Amino acid sequence: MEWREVAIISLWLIACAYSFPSGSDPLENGLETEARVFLEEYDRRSSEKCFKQASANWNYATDIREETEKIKLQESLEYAKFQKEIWNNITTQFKIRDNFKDPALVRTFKKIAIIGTSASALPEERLKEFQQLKSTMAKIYSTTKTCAYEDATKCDLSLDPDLTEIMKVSRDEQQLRHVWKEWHDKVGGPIRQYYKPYVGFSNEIAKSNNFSDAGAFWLREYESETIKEDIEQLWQTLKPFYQQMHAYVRAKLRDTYGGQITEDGLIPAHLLGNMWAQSWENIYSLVVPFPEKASIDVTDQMKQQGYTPLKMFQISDEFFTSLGLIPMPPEFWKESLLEKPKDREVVCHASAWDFCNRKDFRIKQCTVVTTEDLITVHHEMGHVQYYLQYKDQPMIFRRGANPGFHEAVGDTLALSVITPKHLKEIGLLDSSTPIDDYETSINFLLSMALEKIAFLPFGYLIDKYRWDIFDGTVDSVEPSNYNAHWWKLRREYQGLKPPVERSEENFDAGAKYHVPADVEYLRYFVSKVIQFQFHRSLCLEAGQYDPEDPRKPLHNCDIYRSKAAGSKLAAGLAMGSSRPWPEVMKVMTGQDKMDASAIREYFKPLEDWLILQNAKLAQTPGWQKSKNDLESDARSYLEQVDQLSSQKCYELFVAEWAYATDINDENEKTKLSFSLDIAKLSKEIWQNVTTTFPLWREFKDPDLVRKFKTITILGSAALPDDQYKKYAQLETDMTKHYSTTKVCSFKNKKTCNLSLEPDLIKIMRESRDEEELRHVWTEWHDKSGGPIKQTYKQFVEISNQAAKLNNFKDTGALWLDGYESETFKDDVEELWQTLKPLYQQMHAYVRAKLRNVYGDQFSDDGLIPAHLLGICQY
Ligand code: BJ2
Ligand code: ZN
Repeated sequence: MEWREVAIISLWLIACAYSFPSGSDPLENGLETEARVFLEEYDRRSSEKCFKQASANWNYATDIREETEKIKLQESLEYAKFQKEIWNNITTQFKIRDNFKDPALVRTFKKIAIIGTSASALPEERLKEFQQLKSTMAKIYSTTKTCAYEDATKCDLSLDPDLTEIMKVSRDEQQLRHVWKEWHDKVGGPIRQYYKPYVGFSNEIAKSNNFSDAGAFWLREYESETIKEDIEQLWQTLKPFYQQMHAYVRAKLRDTYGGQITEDGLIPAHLLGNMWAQSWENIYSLVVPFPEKASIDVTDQMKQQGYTPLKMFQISDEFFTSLGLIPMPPEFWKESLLEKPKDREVVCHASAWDFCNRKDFRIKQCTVVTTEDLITVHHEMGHVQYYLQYKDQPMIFRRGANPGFHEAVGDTLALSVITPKHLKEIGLLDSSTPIDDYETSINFLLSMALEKIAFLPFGYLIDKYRWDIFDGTVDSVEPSNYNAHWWKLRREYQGLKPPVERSEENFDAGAKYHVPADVEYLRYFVSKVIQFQFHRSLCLEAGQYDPEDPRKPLHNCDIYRSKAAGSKLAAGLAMGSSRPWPEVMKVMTGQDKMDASAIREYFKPLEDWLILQNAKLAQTPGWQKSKNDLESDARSYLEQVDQLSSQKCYELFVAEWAYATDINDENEKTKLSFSLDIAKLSKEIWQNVTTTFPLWREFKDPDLVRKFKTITILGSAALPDDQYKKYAQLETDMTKHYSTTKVCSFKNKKTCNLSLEPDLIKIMRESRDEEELRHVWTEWHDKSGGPIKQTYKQFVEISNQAAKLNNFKDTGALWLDGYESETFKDDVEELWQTLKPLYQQMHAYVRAKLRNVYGDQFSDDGLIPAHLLGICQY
């Protein structure tokens, strides 16, 4: 072809591609017109640069050598330089880009500006360092070899296919443990040293884009303020189902691995058929509900029928085109790498590639003939289908509506492909196999749940872990606990524990591809949820599912050959990221939110079956928390309690103050109601503590134990509500009586309004008239003490009852507990014995002196009459 022709065709392609026709709106401001011209140029140049970079990456990933690595790094720097240049242009030329009238323009510039800033955040030297660091981590992951279990000198085993195969088929616990340890030690360990600097660089880039850290930077792609909360909520909805699965699988694994499944309820991470225990379909044969019924593991059939990797891709392509979707172009078939080459190192982890030139799309996969890989083939083909659908969007919108959308395309189709109905149709399941009965459905749904439901907590925790690292949560403790934090989340979310002891020498997260490869992972969680929303919508479209018809359940739907379903899907995919994802989802499903109802509906029969089955097997879903986790939960619980009870305590004191400074019925009522409130709250706290933290006495942190001890001694609040009310009333009655008792005067018997304070105290202090003193003393004691004797008796009874509820023998013992000493009573006695002689000397001296004043009041017994000592109370 002549160069002129090429140029014309390219121009024509570009003209078709843009959704930004220039200068058509006469009202458009000059800057917008300029912006459109700029974008056309940007699109052309960025496609070119991107193509060059993708090619260099491809050449490296399909042939790992120093030479290819060098070129790859060079190209990525070139690309960064270009982005920097664009970014500089934008910031000088289009400062006021937010004022553009056309929202598509604003959206485009917003996206370009972010990409540009990442590149310009770091000076070239540091950018080089960052790229090299990432390359080193990825290389360790892709080229590490491990030693065999049966022969320690045979050290050439790769993850793909060797270790993956052993994890899948071996049922020898020792061998699995060995393989698991080899991989995690030999990959995670060496990567650890690079991870901290990687985090530093990533955060620096994020910050220069005005994001708080790299985690927030990743989340920007979801274009939602509430994405974290939404994800958490989805997980909370699905967690009970996961826990039912976990309990069932655990019980079944006990049959095979016995003692490996211990009382704590956790499953050791090496027994689930997959290196990362991320999906569990490979242990299907160990957990199959109805072994005599059909299963969808068609690996053997595929092998028998002489399937090759190429055939698997052709099968997938045929499914896509049956829906009227775009066939893989010739370049795809020519250039893709579908099998592991024998003569060189490659990055075996499967991936799909868009070379940015609208015609070159490839897959690289070390495909093995298994059902699992057949699903992965569809997964990767889904990516390429998306690339093909949006290829005519401007470069900047050639992305998924959000990252989860990209992951969901192939999986959505695979939901149809894997149905027993479809497998029959393509001859992978014998046509005479009955598939419509309940047991076969449960078998099928369980195998699907082993893939999809088991994955959910894993899909969530990988980024939860990295968010915690990026935002400094993990680094805030020294020495750094990267690995401990990983296992904390693995335990909390997946209910797993490591098969061998781990330490901070290890970096087990680093043994999962996406961590060293710097790929965000939340996308896969999102995908697992939304693919069922897509499936439901496409199945309705295809007439293969009817919510009202039990003969057409969602899990049996196969959209094969439905052009209607295909065009509904294509309409959404073709939009790329040109619109916010809720709009795209609306096109594809009629919904504009992520929602777990479709995945729940799909699995409903299995969820019901599992609940029943676990009940029959006496399996309680869930697992023990670790002491550390419990302690940190306890700490945050105490913080909450502290806040709440300070508030309540304040309110009570205000009411008590009001009453003490103005004794009236109203104030009394308010005070009593607050004290009842606080008693209820204390009881509630106590109940929470005993159910949630029954082992608080064993906590390592002594401060925590002390706090729990304090809040679990309830005192009178331990009484049942009505008893407590009575107790509080008795106490109020007594103190009120004490504070309001009046007595009659000695000198003027008719005046009966003398209060303890100040009248009686004054007389007791100042009077030397024995009769007056005797009168006042008697009056006070008779009138204040006498009438409350009965009340006090009741009070003693009820307060002893409270003490007993707190496990003390009586109120005295409860009071003494406050001194936190076993020997307190004896110690006080001893103090008293030491001081007693001094007291007695004082007593004798005072007695002698008083005898001079009140002579006739003293008899030979040596006692001093109590009313002569200047005070009233004693
Ligand atoms: C096997 C699959 C990824 C994928 C690869 C590697 C990382 C990104 C791509 C992107 C696609 C795109 C994978 C499958 C489900 C769970 C997860 C896992 N490989 N990637 N270029 N999976 O998503 O296909 O191909 O355009 O975004 O990692 O943990 O195995
Ligand atoms: Zn993917």
